[in-house]
Amino acid sequence: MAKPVHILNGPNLNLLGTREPEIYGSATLADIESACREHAQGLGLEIVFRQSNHEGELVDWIQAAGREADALVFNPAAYGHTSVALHDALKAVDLPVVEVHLSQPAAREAFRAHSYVSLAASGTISGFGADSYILGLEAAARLIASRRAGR
Ligand code: CA2
Repeated sequence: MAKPVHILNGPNLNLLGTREPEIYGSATLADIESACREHAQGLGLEIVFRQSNHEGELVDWIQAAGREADALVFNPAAYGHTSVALHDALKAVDLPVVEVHLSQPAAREAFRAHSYVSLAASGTISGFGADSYILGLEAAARLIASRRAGR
């Protein structure tokens, strides 16, 4: 039976649309959730969309995705650059994981160039603003189809 795609969002992404629109765009996280819901419907996918400012809660949600999702689309925000715990949680689940970022971290400060999440993700989409999430859903749909086909 098909399971939903879980879309998880890390710290401070609840502030989207309120500051730094030149970096992150003007869409709020609620706008991004609506766009994801609409696009997922076209792909025949259900989604669960969540945001937390707490590393441990994100670990719990990654573990839940391992049981309850067919794929994970994940914007770890700043924790991507710091969190071995998120890396280990991702390694422990048998799921396609698409890392997404609104901005292009590799083109910003040096501390954003490394991502612990990238080490555990199937792939990363960054730099396309809110469209990174839409492209992330497309990638998740393809990874799910490949798994079903045994590729
Ligand atoms: O580009 C992305 O999606 C990031 O994951 C966003 C993170 C940043 O630490 C990563 O390097 C790249 C920051 C999210 C904070 O978002 C805010 C939005 C509006 C106002 C303040 C913060």
